[in-house]
This record gives sequence, structure tokens and C-alpha cells, in this order.
Amino acid sequence: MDTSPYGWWFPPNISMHGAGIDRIIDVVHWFMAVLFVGWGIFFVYCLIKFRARPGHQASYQLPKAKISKVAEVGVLVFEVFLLVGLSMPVWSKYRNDPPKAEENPMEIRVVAEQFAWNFHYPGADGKFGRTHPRFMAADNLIGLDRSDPLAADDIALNNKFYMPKDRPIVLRLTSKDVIHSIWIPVMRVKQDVIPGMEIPVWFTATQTGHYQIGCAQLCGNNHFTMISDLFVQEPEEFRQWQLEQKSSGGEEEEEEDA
Ligand SMILES: [Cu+2]
Repeated sequence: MDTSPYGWWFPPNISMHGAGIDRIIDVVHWFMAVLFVGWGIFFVYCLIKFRARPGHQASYQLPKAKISKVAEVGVLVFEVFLLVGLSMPVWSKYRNDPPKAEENPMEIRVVAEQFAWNFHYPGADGKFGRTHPRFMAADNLIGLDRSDPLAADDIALNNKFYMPKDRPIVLRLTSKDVIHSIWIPVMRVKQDVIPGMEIPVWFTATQTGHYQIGCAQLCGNNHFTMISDLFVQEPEEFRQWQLEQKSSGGEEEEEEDA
């Protein structure tokens, strides 16, 4: 039986950049827990200390307590640290520079639709065949132009994504219809997918396994079914898989003999 990598806590992080994001989430949650418990104790203290009782009158003057100023400035300083010291460095490190050519990134186009993820691999020549919406059909979900020689070895997958570990992956995201959002929890990746735009997102896997890709943007009635399998493989295994792929984009897909 397949043991699920998902439990009650975070899914495992199998991306190169994910540890920084997880650290920020941890820090924010601990900070919120301290604030929540601290305020709770303060409220209970006030309820008892300032309860209505004979011989005591409410005061409508602001107390000249220094502690509240210190607390407010403390929270402000911490929030600036959170933003400038933690979030911005992690985010800019991850998002400013796409993988360099010498890192040998692999580019894959992602075409989202209600309610599926289509993946377009360039095939052995490393070049994408031309696509256009007018070629879209039930057997050509990415709208590949089959008269284009570059399209002959292209691979198109529906709701299945195969990738090697230890190699930067660049997804080029677009959508046929409405706004979707590609969500790969184990990669700590979530990016809106907008029709009419091509948005890149990149990540590198550090572990193999079978995981899930979901849609994080409510995109219609069957949004919840917009789930794709993610297979992270050893580089050698992935090469083997690539070789076994018959071009599914360039030509009519043939039925395998049973
Ligand atoms: Cu969606």
C-alpha cells in the first residue's frame, strides 16, 4: 500500500528553497502563540483586577503605563524584523534569479483548465512545438500544431507530472479559461495561473516520491477535483521514462496492445 506523505502537520519539504519558508512560518506561529497566550493572560488579569465591587469606581482616564508603549514598540520592531530580516531575504533569494543555464534547468509548459493540469514537455530536441488555441481538441488538450516539425517529439500529459530530482525545474504557467493557482505543497510552491499570461515558477526537488499537485484558486464547481499526480524520480529513472514516452503531443496517441 502507498503510504501517504501527508499527515496532520506540514507535508514534507522536498525542495531546495523550502526550509527558509518553513522557518518563517514557524517563527510567525510561535510569535502568534506568544501574543495569543500573553493577551489571554492579560484579559483574565483585567477581569479579576478591575471587576465591579463595592467601593471601586471606574476610571475613564488613560493610565500612564509605560508597559503598553514598550509592548507596542516591541511588536512593531519584531514585525519589521519579520518582513525585512526574514521574509524579504528568503523571497528575493528564491524569486529574483531564475536558474542559470549552467544549472541545466528543465522547462515545462503548464496549461491549466477547468479542471485539470496539462503538462507540455519539449521532447528530445529540447524545443517546444508551436501551440495555438484553434488546435485544441479532446485528443490535443494543449493545442499543439502537429504540422510543426518541432512538435513531433513533444510529450503532453494530463494530470500527471514526472520530473527528476536534483535538477532545477522551470514551469511556464498559463491557463485556457479562468484563474487557477498551481499548488505543490511538498515543493512549497503556490503560484497564480492567469489566462493570457505566461508566468514562470521554479524549484528543485531533493527527494524522490509520489506526491500531489492541487489548485489553490477556487476556479469553479469541480475545483476540488483539479488534482494531479507528481512523480519525482531519480535522474536515471526519469531519463528512462522519457525514452519510453511515445510522443503524445505530436501525433495521434496509439492504443497500447493489452
Ligand atoms: Cu483551478
